[in-house]
Amino acid sequence: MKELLLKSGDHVAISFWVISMAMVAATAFFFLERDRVSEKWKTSLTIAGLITGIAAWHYFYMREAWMLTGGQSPTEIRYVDWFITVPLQIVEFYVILAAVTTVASGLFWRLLVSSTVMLVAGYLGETQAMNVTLAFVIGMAGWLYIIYEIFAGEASKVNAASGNAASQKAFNTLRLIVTIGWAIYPIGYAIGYLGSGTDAGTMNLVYNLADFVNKIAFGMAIYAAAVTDSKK
Ligand SMILES: *C/C=C(C)/C=C/C=C(C)/C=C/C1=C(C)CCCC1(C)C
Repeated sequence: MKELLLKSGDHVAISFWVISMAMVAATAFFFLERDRVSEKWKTSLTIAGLITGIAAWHYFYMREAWMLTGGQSPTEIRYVDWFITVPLQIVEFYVILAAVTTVASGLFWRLLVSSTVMLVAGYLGETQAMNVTLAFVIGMAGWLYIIYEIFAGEASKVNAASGNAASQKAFNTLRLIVTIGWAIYPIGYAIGYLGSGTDAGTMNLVYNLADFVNKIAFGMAIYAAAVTDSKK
């Protein structure tokens, strides 16, 4: 039966509900806590709140779509969300570095372009507009480039030279999020499309978990660094 009422045992639906509310709470938290941090960190918290706020809104739609279609992936809504929130995360990287040091804008554009390549490939693969394996390979290449950039490229050098401990702590946490946190997404994609037969339920559960980690924990990492730095 396709209806909006939550039934026991429907774990994927439950995860859509839980994450919707977690995103709302996180959004309120980041905006309210903005008062507690010094001037240069306020923009970072604003962006963190925008990311969870935009996600909350999309989660309401995804939750409804999942329930009313009786368990079909809300692929379009998910990618609309990612196409807005992933660039915002890249902006966040840049803002954190720019708060304490000078960064060339080329870095920002390289990260933006590579993350866009990653998402466009994923979208084309998930909507069957491109071969799912080829799309996966292109998406992985975009993501690996970002990892290279923040571990060995200019972003890492700028961060090492900045001399601001709180910002370096935030940068290192963000690095972990982009490496380990973001790794959950290709795992979801692989479960959804690369195995024998597609598993929309597990894939959405994994994507939902990934969004929880990467949008809320991501904001909390910035918040922790901002509070520590503001106490000085
Ligand atoms: C808030 C949403 C976030 C941080 C979304 C991130 C999404 C990814 C890191 C997606 C990565 C993918 C690959 C690395 C390869 C296969 C296709 C994707 C798009 C699932």
